[in-house]
Amino acid sequence: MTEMIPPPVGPYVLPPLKFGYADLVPVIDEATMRLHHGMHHRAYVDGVNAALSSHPEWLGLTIEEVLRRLAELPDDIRQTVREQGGGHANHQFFWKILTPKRTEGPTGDLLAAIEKDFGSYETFKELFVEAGAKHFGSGWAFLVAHPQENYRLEILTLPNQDSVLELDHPSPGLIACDLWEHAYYLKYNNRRADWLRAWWDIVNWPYVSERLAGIRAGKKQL
Ligand code: MN3
Repeated sequence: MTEMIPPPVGPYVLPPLKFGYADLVPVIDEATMRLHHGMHHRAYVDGVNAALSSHPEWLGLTIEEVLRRLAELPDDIRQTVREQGGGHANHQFFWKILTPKRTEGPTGDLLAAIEKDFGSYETFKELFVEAGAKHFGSGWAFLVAHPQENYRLEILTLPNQDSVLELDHPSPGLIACDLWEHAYYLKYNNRRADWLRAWWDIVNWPYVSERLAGIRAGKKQL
């Protein structure tokens, strides 16, 4: 499989944040950010690097591409890469869509798409919070676009560190919200719905608009 190898991008690294650990207060407290990025995400990066070290030919691919090709991975590392690599990819995605600068919510084409598929932004938020609150156990809530259905938007939740990039869920993600207790428990305790209702204030909607434009332009790597 050497022919598919672009310049090396691995072993993967913990991506630096574009904001400080305290900058998302009051939505996310500093201690949660410090643990979540510095410890939890780091552990996923270390875990996927360790798993792929026995099959280094895969380290030439981005983590997103590895997850798209999960079924082709050697049997002995597939599940570990699904968990640890999924954890790295989901967190990398999550940090990208957060911002300390409060935005005015979705606008333009993104708002039009949300209104077309959910009726209104308010209804969309209610449905997203409900889906995330009802999801049993750890996992993620996503908003995805289906390119094969005229970019229809859909809210879905996945367990553990499963990624929307995997073959069973091939539609690219616009937003992702972490439903694991480590994402919210220090501040919100067992009130996951409160975390989901609060997190809208830190979503970087201009960047989400860029993601939608990229998906519609056929970009694979967002
Ligand atoms: Mn997490």
